[in-house]
Amino acid sequence: QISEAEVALFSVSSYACQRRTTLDNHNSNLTDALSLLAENAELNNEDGRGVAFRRAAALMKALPTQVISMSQLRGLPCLGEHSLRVIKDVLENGVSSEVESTKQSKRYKALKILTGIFGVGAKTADRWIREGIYNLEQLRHSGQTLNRAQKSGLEHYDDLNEPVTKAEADAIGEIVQKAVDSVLTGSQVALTGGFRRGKLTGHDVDFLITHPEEGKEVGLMPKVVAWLESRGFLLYQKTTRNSYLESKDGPARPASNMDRFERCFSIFKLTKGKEQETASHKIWRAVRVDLVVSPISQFAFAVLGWTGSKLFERELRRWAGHEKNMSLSSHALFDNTQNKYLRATSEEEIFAYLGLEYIPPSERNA
Ligand code: DCP
Ligand code: MG
Repeated sequence: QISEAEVALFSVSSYACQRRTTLDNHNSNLTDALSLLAENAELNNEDGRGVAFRRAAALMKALPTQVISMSQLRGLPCLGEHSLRVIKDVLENGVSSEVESTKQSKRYKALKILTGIFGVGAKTADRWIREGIYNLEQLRHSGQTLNRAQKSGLEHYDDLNEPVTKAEADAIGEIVQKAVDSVLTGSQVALTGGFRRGKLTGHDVDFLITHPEEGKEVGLMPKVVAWLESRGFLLYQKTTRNSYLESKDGPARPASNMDRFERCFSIFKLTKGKEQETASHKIWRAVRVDLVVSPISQFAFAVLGWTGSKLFERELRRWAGHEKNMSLSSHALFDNTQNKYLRATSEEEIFAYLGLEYIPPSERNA
């Protein structure tokens, strides 16, 4: 037993955007358990519960040492009754019984497999399960109509469920840079998402494209996509137009947290290096790539919004709204008190407007 005097109590902010969360996690036994329950809640469309588990997991990720006793958690924010019960179970028994039974459940397994298909979300998976479809084999023989994304997702299922490495992300980055240079000189490409936070693998590769002259970026995406397509780099792509209008979408928050940039959801055909060639002798693999085009005037907000983590972004917006009476999106920052937009050309300026200490990407891994 550890006496109370021996355990150090932690003190951390309740907002993830006020914490420095690096990739080195001293409590992965606890965060894995909480993250799995968060994922399960999200897969069941229980968003409130999902966020509660995500926030609890993120708090544990930010602790400077390994937690060994419940008494260390006294006074910490973000830990609800349910999360505390899970943590207690893991600390006392090595595993959480709830996590174990979730992992074993037929429904969780089916939701994981089916949403592992690109283009399939929780709602579609739930409908299929209710029709008795639990795996890919049953789906293939079900006669269900799949859309173009889902067909592609099913075709490249194994590749797309294989983590993307940083080396692969960089190789794709070179291709994208070449495409962008060829269609509009002076354009810039930035790697965002998890790789910008220093992650070594990801489920996809996220890029943000802009041009230093405002307006030059208009119409860029179709040209980039055409360049990539003509050279055989794309297995699938769907481009959506930019639908952001400051006058219309500005201060009034969009219904979802989805931004309105011109965006291309794609599946790249990436030729493997000699070392990565497998026994199957397949010389390429499929990789999910997101391309987003931003006007330079919104670029700092877009970079901030696309660097993540998802929880860090959610917390930034919560902080902005609740503590500063401001509305933050990947397009802009609006001050509701002064009734005006706050312009920025760097992430540092945006943190400053929000009254937050600057947190670099590598410490946004909440
Ligand atoms: N994002 C966003 N709006 C969307 C999609 C994503 O603002 N419609 C943001 C939040 C994410 C980041 O962009 O942090 C990248 O999204 P990903 O889902 O690719 O997340 P990560 O890159 O962080 O994780 P992974 O390594 O799994 O790709
Ligand atoms: Mg990503």
